[in-house]
Amino acid sequence: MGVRRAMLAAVALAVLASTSSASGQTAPGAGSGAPGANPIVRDKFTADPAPLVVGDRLYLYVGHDEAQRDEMFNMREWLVYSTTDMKRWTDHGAIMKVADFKWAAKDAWASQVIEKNGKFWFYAAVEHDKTHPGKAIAVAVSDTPTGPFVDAKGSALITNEMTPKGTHSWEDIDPTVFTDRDGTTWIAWGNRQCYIAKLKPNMIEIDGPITEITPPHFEEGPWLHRRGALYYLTYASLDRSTHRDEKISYATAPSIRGPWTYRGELTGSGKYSFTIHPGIAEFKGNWYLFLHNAALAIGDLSGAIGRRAVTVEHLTYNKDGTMKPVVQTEAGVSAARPRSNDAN
Ligand code: FUB
Repeated sequence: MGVRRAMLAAVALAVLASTSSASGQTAPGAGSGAPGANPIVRDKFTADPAPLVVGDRLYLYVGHDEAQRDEMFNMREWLVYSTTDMKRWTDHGAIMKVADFKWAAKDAWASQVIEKNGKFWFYAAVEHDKTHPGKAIAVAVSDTPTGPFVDAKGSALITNEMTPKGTHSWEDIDPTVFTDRDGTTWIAWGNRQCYIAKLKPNMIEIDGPITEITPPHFEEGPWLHRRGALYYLTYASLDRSTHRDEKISYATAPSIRGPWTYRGELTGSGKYSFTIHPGIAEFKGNWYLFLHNAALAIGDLSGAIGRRAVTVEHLTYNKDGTMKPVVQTEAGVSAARPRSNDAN
Protein backbone atom coordinates (compact mmCIF):
# COMPACT_ATOMS: atom_id res chain seq x y z
CA MET A 1 0.00 0.00 0.00
CA GLY A 2 1.12 3.58 -0.52
CA VAL A 3 2.61 5.06 2.66
CA ARG A 4 1.12 8.52 2.11
CA ARG A 5 -2.27 7.00 1.30
CA ALA A 6 -1.97 4.78 4.34
CA MET A 7 -1.22 7.76 6.61
CA LEU A 8 -4.25 9.59 5.26
CA ALA A 9 -6.34 6.49 5.71
CA ALA A 10 -5.08 6.15 9.29
CA VAL A 11 -6.25 9.67 10.10
CA ALA A 12 -9.61 9.01 8.45
CA LEU A 13 -9.94 5.74 10.31
CA ALA A 14 -9.12 7.39 13.61
CA VAL A 15 -12.06 9.75 13.02
CA LEU A 16 -14.29 6.86 12.05
CA ALA A 17 -13.09 4.83 15.00
CA SER A 18 -14.04 7.57 17.43
CA THR A 19 -17.63 7.11 16.33
CA SER A 20 -17.59 3.36 16.89
CA SER A 21 -17.81 1.37 20.09
CA ALA A 22 -15.39 2.56 22.72
CA SER A 23 -15.91 -0.12 25.29
CA GLY A 24 -17.51 -3.21 23.84
CA GLN A 25 -15.82 -6.21 22.23
CA THR A 26 -17.28 -5.32 18.87
CA ALA A 27 -17.87 -2.05 17.13
CA PRO A 28 -21.27 -1.44 15.55
CA GLY A 29 -21.48 -3.82 12.67
CA ALA A 30 -18.98 -6.27 14.08
CA GLY A 31 -21.32 -9.22 14.37
CA SER A 32 -23.65 -10.85 16.81
CA GLY A 33 -21.27 -13.42 18.20
CA ALA A 34 -23.39 -16.31 16.87
CA PRO A 35 -21.21 -19.28 15.83
CA GLY A 36 -19.92 -18.47 12.37
CA ALA A 37 -20.62 -14.75 12.65
CA ASN A 38 -17.98 -12.15 11.88
CA PRO A 39 -15.39 -11.35 12.95
CA ILE A 40 -14.03 -14.85 13.46
CA VAL A 41 -11.46 -13.85 16.09
CA ARG A 42 -12.60 -11.38 18.75
CA ASP A 43 -9.86 -11.30 21.37
CA LYS A 44 -7.02 -10.21 19.05
CA PHE A 45 -6.75 -8.04 15.96
CA THR A 46 -5.96 -10.22 12.94
CA ALA A 47 -5.37 -9.61 9.22
CA ASP A 48 -4.50 -11.17 5.86
CA PRO A 49 -6.38 -14.49 6.24
CA ALA A 50 -4.93 -17.53 4.45
CA PRO A 51 -6.93 -20.79 4.66
CA LEU A 52 -5.49 -24.29 4.22
CA VAL A 53 -7.57 -27.48 4.25
CA VAL A 54 -5.93 -30.59 5.70
CA GLY A 55 -8.24 -33.59 5.91
CA ASP A 56 -11.40 -32.65 7.77
CA ARG A 57 -9.93 -29.47 9.27
CA LEU A 58 -9.51 -25.97 7.87
CA TYR A 59 -6.52 -24.00 9.21
CA LEU A 60 -6.51 -20.23 9.01
CA TYR A 61 -3.19 -18.36 9.09
CA VAL A 62 -3.32 -14.66 9.95
CA GLY A 63 -1.01 -11.80 10.80
CA HIS A 64 -1.33 -10.45 14.35
CA ASP A 65 -2.16 -6.72 14.30
CA GLU A 66 -0.77 -5.09 17.43
CA ALA A 67 -0.84 -1.40 16.48
CA GLN A 68 -1.33 0.88 19.48
CA ARG A 69 -3.24 4.16 19.27
CA ASP A 70 -2.27 5.93 16.02
CA GLU A 71 0.51 3.50 15.08
CA MET A 72 0.07 2.38 11.46
CA PHE A 73 1.23 -1.26 11.50
CA ASN A 74 2.81 -3.29 14.28
CA MET A 75 2.92 -6.92 13.14
CA ARG A 76 5.47 -9.20 14.78
CA GLU A 77 4.04 -12.71 14.46
CA TRP A 78 1.68 -14.98 12.57
CA LEU A 79 -1.12 -16.93 14.29
CA VAL A 80 -3.11 -20.00 13.28
CA TYR A 81 -6.67 -21.04 14.07
CA SER A 82 -8.59 -24.12 12.93
CA THR A 83 -12.13 -25.39 12.56
CA THR A 84 -13.99 -28.49 11.48
CA ASP A 85 -17.40 -26.83 11.02
CA MET A 86 -16.66 -23.18 10.03
CA LYS A 87 -18.47 -22.12 13.20
CA ARG A 88 -16.21 -22.97 16.10
CA TRP A 89 -12.52 -22.06 15.97
CA THR A 90 -9.55 -23.40 17.93
CA ASP A 91 -6.70 -21.01 18.73
CA HIS A 92 -3.32 -22.72 18.16
CA GLY A 93 -1.29 -19.61 18.98
CA ALA A 94 1.68 -18.19 17.10
CA ILE A 95 3.40 -20.30 14.45
CA MET A 96 6.34 -17.95 13.88
CA LYS A 97 7.69 -14.53 14.70
CA VAL A 98 9.50 -12.22 12.28
CA ALA A 99 12.52 -12.58 14.59
CA ASP A 100 12.69 -16.28 13.62
CA PHE A 101 14.00 -15.12 10.21
CA LYS A 102 17.43 -13.88 11.28
CA TRP A 103 17.82 -11.75 8.14
CA ALA A 104 14.44 -10.00 8.53
CA ALA A 105 13.98 -6.67 10.29
CA LYS A 106 10.22 -6.41 10.97
CA ASP A 107 6.67 -6.71 9.59
CA ALA A 108 4.81 -10.03 9.73
CA TRP A 109 2.79 -9.20 6.65
CA ALA A 110 0.60 -11.45 4.50
CA SER A 111 1.36 -15.16 4.30
CA GLN A 112 0.13 -18.50 3.01
CA VAL A 113 0.83 -22.12 3.93
CA ILE A 114 0.73 -24.97 1.41
CA GLU A 115 1.16 -28.71 1.96
CA LYS A 116 3.56 -30.58 -0.33
CA ASN A 117 5.30 -33.95 -0.01
CA GLY A 118 4.19 -34.38 3.59
CA LYS A 119 5.53 -31.01 4.74
CA PHE A 120 3.91 -27.63 5.33
CA TRP A 121 5.54 -24.68 3.58
CA PHE A 122 4.96 -21.17 4.92
CA TYR A 123 5.57 -18.16 2.66
CA ALA A 124 5.38 -14.67 4.14
CA ALA A 125 6.16 -11.03 3.42
CA VAL A 126 8.63 -9.32 5.77
CA GLU A 127 10.93 -6.30 5.76
CA HIS A 128 14.48 -7.39 4.92
CA ASP A 129 17.42 -6.06 6.94
CA LYS A 130 19.70 -3.44 5.39
CA THR A 131 21.62 -5.99 3.30
CA HIS A 132 18.67 -6.12 0.85
CA PRO A 133 16.57 -3.00 1.53
CA GLY A 134 12.83 -3.30 1.06
CA LYS A 135 10.24 -6.00 1.52
CA ALA A 136 11.11 -9.63 0.86
CA ILE A 137 9.46 -13.05 0.84
CA ALA A 138 10.48 -15.65 3.41
CA VAL A 139 9.91 -19.42 3.35
CA ALA A 140 9.67 -21.69 6.38
CA VAL A 141 8.80 -25.37 6.84
CA SER A 142 7.11 -27.61 9.39
CA ASP A 143 5.98 -31.22 9.76
CA THR A 144 2.56 -30.11 10.97
CA PRO A 145 0.16 -27.29 10.04
CA THR A 146 0.44 -25.77 13.51
CA GLY A 147 4.24 -25.71 13.56
CA PRO A 148 6.82 -25.26 14.84
CA PHE A 149 7.92 -23.66 11.55
CA VAL A 150 11.62 -22.97 10.92
CA ASP A 151 13.31 -20.80 8.29
CA ALA A 152 13.74 -23.24 5.37
CA LYS A 153 16.40 -21.30 3.46
CA GLY A 154 18.31 -19.07 5.86
CA SER A 155 17.84 -16.17 3.43
CA ALA A 156 15.02 -14.55 1.51
CA LEU A 157 13.34 -16.43 -1.34
CA ILE A 158 12.53 -13.14 -3.11
CA THR A 159 14.17 -9.75 -2.55
CA ASN A 160 13.41 -6.31 -3.93
CA GLU A 161 16.37 -6.49 -6.34
CA MET A 162 14.80 -9.46 -8.11
CA THR A 163 11.95 -7.28 -9.44
CA PRO A 164 13.71 -4.14 -10.68
CA LYS A 165 10.65 -2.69 -12.44
CA GLY A 166 9.02 -1.63 -9.17
CA THR A 167 9.41 1.94 -8.02
CA HIS A 168 8.77 1.41 -4.32
CA SER A 169 10.36 -0.69 -1.59
CA TRP A 170 7.25 -2.70 -0.63
CA GLU A 171 6.69 -4.21 -4.07
CA ASP A 172 7.60 -7.77 -3.05
CA ILE A 173 4.86 -8.69 -0.57
CA ASP A 174 1.85 -10.97 -0.16
CA PRO A 175 2.89 -14.38 -1.51
CA THR A 176 0.23 -16.85 -2.68
CA VAL A 177 1.27 -20.42 -3.49
CA PHE A 178 -0.56 -22.92 -5.64
CA THR A 179 0.17 -26.49 -6.81
CA ASP A 180 -1.14 -27.31 -10.27
CA ARG A 181 -2.51 -30.63 -11.52
CA ASP A 182 0.90 -31.57 -12.93
CA GLY A 183 2.48 -31.18 -9.49
CA THR A 184 4.31 -27.91 -10.23
CA THR A 185 4.04 -25.27 -7.52
CA TRP A 186 3.77 -21.59 -8.35
CA ILE A 187 4.19 -18.44 -6.32
CA ALA A 188 2.54 -15.11 -7.15
CA TRP A 189 3.05 -11.88 -5.19
CA GLY A 190 3.31 -8.13 -5.44
CA ASN A 191 2.18 -4.61 -4.71
CA ARG A 192 1.18 -2.47 -7.73
CA GLN A 193 2.95 -5.02 -9.94
CA CYS A 194 1.86 -8.66 -9.71
CA TYR A 195 4.42 -11.37 -10.47
CA ILE A 196 4.37 -15.13 -10.85
CA ALA A 197 7.17 -17.71 -10.89
CA LYS A 198 7.51 -21.47 -10.66
CA LEU A 199 9.08 -22.96 -7.54
CA LYS A 200 11.64 -25.74 -7.75
CA PRO A 201 10.52 -29.05 -6.21
CA ASN A 202 12.62 -28.15 -3.13
CA MET A 203 10.10 -25.30 -2.53
CA ILE A 204 12.87 -22.86 -1.51
CA GLU A 205 14.11 -21.66 -4.91
CA ILE A 206 12.56 -19.97 -7.94
CA ASP A 207 12.67 -22.12 -11.08
CA GLY A 208 12.95 -20.05 -14.25
CA PRO A 209 11.81 -16.52 -15.02
CA ILE A 210 9.71 -14.15 -12.93
CA THR A 211 6.78 -13.05 -15.13
CA GLU A 212 4.67 -9.95 -14.60
CA ILE A 213 0.89 -10.61 -14.77
CA THR A 214 -0.49 -7.39 -13.25
CA PRO A 215 -4.29 -7.32 -13.75
CA PRO A 216 -6.36 -4.10 -13.82
CA HIS A 217 -6.33 -2.02 -10.61
CA PHE A 218 -4.02 -4.51 -8.90
CA GLU A 219 -2.87 -3.21 -5.53
CA GLU A 220 -1.73 -6.22 -3.45
CA GLY A 221 -2.84 -9.48 -1.82
CA PRO A 222 -3.06 -11.90 -4.77
CA TRP A 223 -4.66 -15.32 -4.14
CA LEU A 224 -4.45 -18.21 -6.65
CA HIS A 225 -6.97 -21.03 -6.80
CA ARG A 226 -8.49 -23.43 -9.32
CA ARG A 227 -12.05 -24.71 -9.68
CA GLY A 228 -12.56 -27.28 -12.40
CA ALA A 229 -10.87 -26.10 -15.57
CA LEU A 230 -10.67 -22.44 -14.53
CA TYR A 231 -7.80 -20.71 -12.69
CA TYR A 232 -8.51 -17.64 -10.54
CA LEU A 233 -6.28 -14.72 -9.54
CA THR A 234 -8.16 -12.79 -6.85
CA TYR A 235 -6.61 -9.65 -5.35
CA ALA A 236 -6.97 -6.38 -3.46
CA SER A 237 -7.69 -3.72 -6.08
CA LEU A 238 -7.70 0.04 -6.00
CA ASP A 239 -8.98 2.31 -8.73
CA ARG A 240 -7.26 5.47 -7.57
CA SER A 241 -9.40 7.68 -9.77
CA THR A 242 -12.65 6.70 -8.05
CA HIS A 243 -12.03 4.93 -4.74
CA ARG A 244 -10.46 5.62 -1.37
CA ASP A 245 -10.25 2.06 -0.05
CA GLU A 246 -9.29 -1.27 -1.58
CA LYS A 247 -11.89 -3.73 -2.87
CA ILE A 248 -11.49 -7.30 -4.13
CA SER A 249 -11.30 -7.94 -7.88
CA TYR A 250 -10.33 -11.01 -9.88
CA ALA A 251 -9.21 -12.44 -13.18
CA THR A 252 -9.52 -15.95 -14.62
CA ALA A 253 -7.41 -18.04 -16.99
CA PRO A 254 -7.55 -21.42 -18.69
CA SER A 255 -4.10 -22.27 -17.31
CA ILE A 256 -1.77 -21.09 -14.56
CA ARG A 257 0.33 -19.63 -17.38
CA GLY A 258 -2.61 -17.40 -18.42
CA PRO A 259 -3.80 -15.54 -20.37
CA TRP A 260 -5.64 -13.79 -17.53
CA THR A 261 -9.01 -12.17 -18.25
CA TYR A 262 -10.22 -9.43 -15.89
CA ARG A 263 -13.62 -10.29 -14.38
CA GLY A 264 -14.30 -7.15 -12.33
CA GLU A 265 -14.99 -6.58 -8.66
CA LEU A 266 -15.90 -9.40 -6.31
CA THR A 267 -16.50 -7.33 -3.15
CA GLY A 268 -16.68 -3.77 -1.87
CA SER A 269 -14.29 -2.37 0.73
CA GLY A 270 -13.84 -3.73 4.24
CA LYS A 271 -15.69 -1.73 6.87
CA TYR A 272 -13.49 1.10 8.28
CA SER A 273 -10.51 -0.44 6.47
CA PHE A 274 -8.23 0.88 3.75
CA THR A 275 -6.91 -2.66 3.12
CA ILE A 276 -8.79 -5.84 2.34
CA HIS A 277 -7.24 -9.21 1.59
CA PRO A 278 -8.72 -12.38 0.02
CA GLY A 279 -8.18 -16.02 0.97
CA ILE A 280 -10.24 -18.70 -0.77
CA ALA A 281 -10.81 -22.38 0.05
CA GLU A 282 -13.15 -25.26 -0.74
CA PHE A 283 -14.02 -27.11 2.45
CA LYS A 284 -16.37 -30.09 2.78
CA GLY A 285 -17.94 -29.34 -0.60
CA ASN A 286 -18.51 -25.61 -0.12
CA TRP A 287 -16.44 -22.58 -1.07
CA TYR A 288 -15.49 -19.75 1.30
CA LEU A 289 -14.04 -16.26 0.90
CA PHE A 290 -11.97 -14.97 3.82
CA LEU A 291 -11.43 -11.21 4.12
CA HIS A 292 -10.66 -8.66 6.78
CA ASN A 293 -12.13 -5.34 7.89
CA ALA A 294 -11.58 -2.99 10.81
CA ALA A 295 -14.97 -3.35 12.53
CA LEU A 296 -13.72 -4.94 15.77
CA ALA A 297 -12.99 -3.00 18.94
CA ILE A 298 -11.17 -4.54 21.90
CA GLY A 299 -11.29 -2.58 25.13
CA ASP A 300 -10.62 1.02 24.22
CA LEU A 301 -8.83 0.11 20.99
CA SER A 302 -11.07 0.54 17.97
CA GLY A 303 -10.51 -0.91 14.53
CA ALA A 304 -7.89 0.88 12.43
CA ILE A 305 -5.53 0.32 9.54
CA GLY A 306 -3.30 -1.71 11.85
CA ARG A 307 -6.12 -3.22 13.96
CA ARG A 308 -8.10 -5.41 11.63
CA ALA A 309 -10.34 -8.45 12.03
CA VAL A 310 -10.66 -11.50 9.77
CA THR A 311 -14.06 -12.50 8.41
CA VAL A 312 -15.49 -15.25 6.23
CA GLU A 313 -18.39 -15.39 3.76
CA HIS A 314 -19.97 -18.05 1.58
CA LEU A 315 -18.59 -18.02 -1.97
CA THR A 316 -20.70 -19.22 -4.89
CA TYR A 317 -20.16 -19.41 -8.63
CA ASN A 318 -22.21 -18.80 -11.75
CA LYS A 319 -22.56 -21.51 -14.40
CA ASP A 320 -19.84 -19.86 -16.49
CA GLY A 321 -17.39 -20.09 -13.59
CA THR A 322 -17.47 -16.42 -12.63
CA MET A 323 -17.80 -15.78 -8.91
CA LYS A 324 -20.99 -14.21 -7.58
CA PRO A 325 -20.43 -10.82 -5.91
CA VAL A 326 -19.84 -11.16 -2.17
CA VAL A 327 -20.97 -8.75 0.53
CA GLN A 328 -19.01 -8.71 3.76
CA THR A 329 -21.61 -9.22 6.50
CA GLU A 330 -21.95 -9.46 10.26
CA ALA A 331 -23.70 -12.81 9.95
CA GLY A 332 -20.92 -14.40 7.86
CA VAL A 333 -21.40 -18.14 7.55
CA SER A 334 -23.89 -18.24 10.44
CA ALA A 335 -26.33 -17.25 7.66
CA ALA A 336 -27.64 -19.78 5.15
CA ARG A 337 -25.56 -20.35 2.03
CA PRO A 338 -27.03 -18.30 -0.86
CA ARG A 339 -28.71 -20.18 -3.66
CA SER A 340 -26.48 -20.75 -6.63
CA ASN A 341 -27.03 -21.47 -10.30
CA ASP A 342 -24.36 -24.09 -10.06
CA ALA A 343 -23.53 -27.13 -7.92
CA ASN A 344 -21.82 -24.92 -5.35
O1 FUB B 1 -1.11 -6.57 6.71
C1 FUB B 1 -0.04 -5.86 6.12
C2 FUB B 1 -0.30 -5.60 4.67
O2 FUB B 1 -1.53 -4.87 4.52
C3 FUB B 1 -0.51 -6.84 3.82
O3 FUB B 1 0.68 -7.45 3.45
C4 FUB B 1 -1.34 -6.29 2.71
O4 FUB B 1 -1.98 -7.26 1.95
C5 FUB B 1 -2.31 -5.41 3.47
O5 FUB B 1 -3.36 -6.17 4.02
